[in-house]
Amino acid sequence: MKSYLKSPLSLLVAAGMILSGTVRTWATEAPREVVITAKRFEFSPKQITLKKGETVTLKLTSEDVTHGFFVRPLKIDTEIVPGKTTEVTITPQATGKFTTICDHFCGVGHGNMMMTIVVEE
Ligand SMILES: [Cu+2]
Repeated sequence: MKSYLKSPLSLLVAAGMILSGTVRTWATEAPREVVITAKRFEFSPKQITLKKGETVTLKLTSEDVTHGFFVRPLKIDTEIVPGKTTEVTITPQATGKFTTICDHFCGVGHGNMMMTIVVEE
């Protein structure tokens, strides 16, 4: 008991460590954001790299018409409507190279509109 009273400083240090640990946990809770822009007939960027197990929020916008954003292996199937930001939050569970296609007809080049999502270990 006496040794506790002798070192209030170590208690402060311990409290500080707990506190900073807590702050670090909060900081990692907000998912990383990846911004993707769609326009006839491409996505920008053409490729993004994610980490397996890391939660990210994709922020999708369109510069012209409504596009689709479909990646079956990542269970993403959404529309990108011009004038608003479509958010998709995912936590990839498998590594690989996944092709994303526009599955909403947007014009003559529609069939070639795609991008790649790489998921690394
Ligand atoms: Cu399209």
